[in-house]
Amino acid sequence: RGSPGAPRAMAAEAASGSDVEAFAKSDARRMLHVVYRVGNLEATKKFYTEALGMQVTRERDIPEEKYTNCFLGYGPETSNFVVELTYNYGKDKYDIGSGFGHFGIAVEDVAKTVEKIKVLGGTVTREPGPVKGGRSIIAFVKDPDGYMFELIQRAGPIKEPFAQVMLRVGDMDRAIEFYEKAHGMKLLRKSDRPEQKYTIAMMGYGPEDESTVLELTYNYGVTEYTKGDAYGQIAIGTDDVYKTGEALRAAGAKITREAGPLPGLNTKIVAALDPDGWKTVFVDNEDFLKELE
Ligand code: GSH
Repeated sequence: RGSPGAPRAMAAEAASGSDVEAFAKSDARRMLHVVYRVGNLEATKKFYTEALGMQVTRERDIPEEKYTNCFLGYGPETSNFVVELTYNYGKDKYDIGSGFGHFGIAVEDVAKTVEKIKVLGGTVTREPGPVKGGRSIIAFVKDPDGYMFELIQRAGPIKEPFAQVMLRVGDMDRAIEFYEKAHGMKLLRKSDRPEQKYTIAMMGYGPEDESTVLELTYNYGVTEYTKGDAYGQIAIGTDDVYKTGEALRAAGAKITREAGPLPGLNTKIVAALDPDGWKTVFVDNEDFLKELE
């Protein structure tokens, strides 16, 4: 740090770095949806609507590209988080990998929900009861492709039942710093469970009981996971994909798609990978609302 003339340049760089970081924190961001692939759209829709109580918000078939998208969640996409299912014509099987964790769904009565899911023929992989090492009542069920859903008991009324997207990371401090800087998220809660040998961190844009959060899990000593080809990415709304792109770059994200409009759709996006290789797509808020019209 010391050749004459350098300080000014470095100060300017630092200022722009902290500027975009400040933008990331003040930007109107919201978790929009999570994108992943399923092998049988009808079976998944049936499970999500009947067993998990979701509603279809949108569906689009793109025959030229040989795929169908179906969006499901617990409220309108203008306010609620949804899943964006992708069905690729003729492909009925995917590898979920070991890195994806689960989708967390808040319900008022886990035992009752599990009973209903059993009656419907759903697969329950973990019976209702207190989480190991904690107090909240949880259960795990599996969807037709093997994606795990954690049912989490919460007192009603539940504003956003779609509570979490859980992803495993290889270095917790690195991941938290990244999601704070690059995504402008807040660390809402961090708990260490030494008995169970894991740490979790809840990261997001609003309180856990009101909005969908990203749950990061670090298992002691595990630094690598497989990603498979099933899980895709989360999408987050932004007022400025270009500034978001700068903030991502400043935070060391690997940009996989430069900021700009998508050909054909005109929706502006920017996409990047986190240090573990998990992808996020930031979508222009106004363009997103136009897509919903
Ligand atoms: N090794 C676990 C993983 O990678 O999924 C660590 C995360 C974990 O255990 N999470 C809790 C859980 O699944 C929920 S916060 N508990 C299982 C249980 O209580 O049966």
